[in-house]
Amino acid sequence: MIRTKRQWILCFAWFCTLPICIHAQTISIIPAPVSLKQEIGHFLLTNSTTISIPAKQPELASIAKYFADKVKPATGYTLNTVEAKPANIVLTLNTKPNSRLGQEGYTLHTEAGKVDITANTATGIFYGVQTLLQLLPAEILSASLIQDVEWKAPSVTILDYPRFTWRGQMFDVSRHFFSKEYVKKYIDRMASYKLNRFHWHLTDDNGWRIEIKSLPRLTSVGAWRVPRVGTFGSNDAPKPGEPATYGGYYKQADIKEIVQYAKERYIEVLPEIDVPGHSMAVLASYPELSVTNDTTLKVNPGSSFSTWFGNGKFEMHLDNTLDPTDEKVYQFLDKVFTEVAVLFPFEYIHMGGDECYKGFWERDKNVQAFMKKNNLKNGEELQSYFVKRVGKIIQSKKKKMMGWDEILEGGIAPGAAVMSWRGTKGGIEASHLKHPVVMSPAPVYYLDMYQGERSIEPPVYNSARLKEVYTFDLVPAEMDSAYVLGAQGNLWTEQIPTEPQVEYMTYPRALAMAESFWTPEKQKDWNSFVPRVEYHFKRMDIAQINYAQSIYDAIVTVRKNASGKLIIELATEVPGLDIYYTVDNSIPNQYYPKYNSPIEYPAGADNLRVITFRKGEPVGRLISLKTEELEKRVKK
Ligand code: TNX
Repeated sequence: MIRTKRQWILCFAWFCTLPICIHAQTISIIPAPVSLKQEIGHFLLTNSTTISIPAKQPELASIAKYFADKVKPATGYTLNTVEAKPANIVLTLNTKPNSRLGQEGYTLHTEAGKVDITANTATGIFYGVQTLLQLLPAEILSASLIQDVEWKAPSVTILDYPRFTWRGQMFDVSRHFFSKEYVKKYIDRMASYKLNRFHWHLTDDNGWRIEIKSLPRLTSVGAWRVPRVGTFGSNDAPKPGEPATYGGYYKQADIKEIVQYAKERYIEVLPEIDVPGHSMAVLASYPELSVTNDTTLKVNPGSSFSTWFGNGKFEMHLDNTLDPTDEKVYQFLDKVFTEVAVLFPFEYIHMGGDECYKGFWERDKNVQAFMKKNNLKNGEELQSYFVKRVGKIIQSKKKKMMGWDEILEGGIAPGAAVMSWRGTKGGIEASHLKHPVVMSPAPVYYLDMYQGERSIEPPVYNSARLKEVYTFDLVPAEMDSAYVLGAQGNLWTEQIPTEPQVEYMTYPRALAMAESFWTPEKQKDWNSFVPRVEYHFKRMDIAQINYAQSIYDAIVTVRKNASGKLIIELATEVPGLDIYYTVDNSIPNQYYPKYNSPIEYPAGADNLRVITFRKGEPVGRLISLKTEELEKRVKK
């Protein structure tokens, strides 16, 4: 074959790219960096790799140690830190700030024998190190020695910085208690995806979890409830005389240890003390702090004590609310926030403020007199009075107050920041009032929502699939974006009693949020995200994290056609899966009909069964839905 000159040039160009194609390791960084250029070759981590840090920089020394400690179990290497170049991994703080990098950005360059990380701050260096860890093979996360892997990181040039300064995750340790060691694990995993705000929901109706030395009953009584294993919300109430043996709390020394652990990972800890509602654990300990003074109240074990009427309206049958008219309550809160403010160095304290039932207040004569005297027209204004008083207490401890979006009702306290959870409405409103906002709207950023086919996921009231989480626009156009600090995912644990379940609900959705909070919006792409998530599944397998694989399960939608027949549509979040189904009680696999267009569900069939395959192997779980269930799912 005779080639033209142009063809020869093209051929040569193709040949030059060949080594990249043959040798290139796939790069799957989450959150995706702002800019990444892959080059030919790689950096090889060996037993003699050295890390250099600038002299007199203890912060960078601890980052170098963090990296060395991370790679040690899998590689068996003990990396040396030196205070001078030349070294293999060089961490440098810019003497003249690079304006593109801001407070948290970094540059990372890897090549044969050399890794260079630069940043304006230690935080940026830490994120450069996190990216480097993600460039190393998945096996780097193994807790035990791996012999047969070459520890290569592909050659790259990266420049990276975050979209938002607040990239959070909330962990509710009240509904179920989680140990100090597990909280640390949760925090370290946040850091690996460049999340930087750990919101710790420490108090609620089901347990008070933080030692307050001046109020010992909060933990001797408030941290313990009777044990129950059923569906939270429908458990049996405490029986008379039944011992409260389930629960636990963090001693102040534990809190300090966790705050320090988070600090070493550039994570600020936001403590939440949820008042005036959600306070049954307080009232079980100090019943005199409510208007009802109910001395029989117990820490709630997930038994029902309220009725929800939909559209956010509810009624509490037991009083879980502090008395906003009683000075004792403010003295109590002053004691609590005095100790909280000392334990947590972060500038904000979260005072909850959500779902406060006003019925007991409104029915109480003293409260009515108080409202009249203070010209408070309704429960919302009384709540606002309470929140403003709490704001003053928090301010007197030199902290800023944050609360759930209910703190907007009846007038927001000066300087308060709002966490928008009832959708985006509260966030939009707060931004126009020029108050800082963190977006954590339900259901999409609620990590307790189920994430796939309802019949095989935990029993919760709403859903948030990975794709919905990933593609959610967290700064709606109506918002004044200047006031958006950032966003977070909330892990409420009513239906999450164990560590594996924490992981199942958190991952992979935390990865979708991490990318939404860090990566420029216009660079986000679901089709590029899916294969990266799948690569991180492999990393999580090695790290022994129980992530959910719900993205592989089929999505079943049901409608009725004009003649009243059920029409079934099947789909998947992950592109390119094969879906097999049966309507004759058989267990489907690749020998059964493959779905390619909507199915007319035959009259008389008992159930629909569906499973997904990829390349001839099952990847999804079996879904079985009875005819009645299919009927129920028809959208009216
Ligand atoms: C609403 S979000 C709550 C929590 C529940 C959660 C369950 C918020 C401020 N209040 O108390 O745990 O829903 O999804």
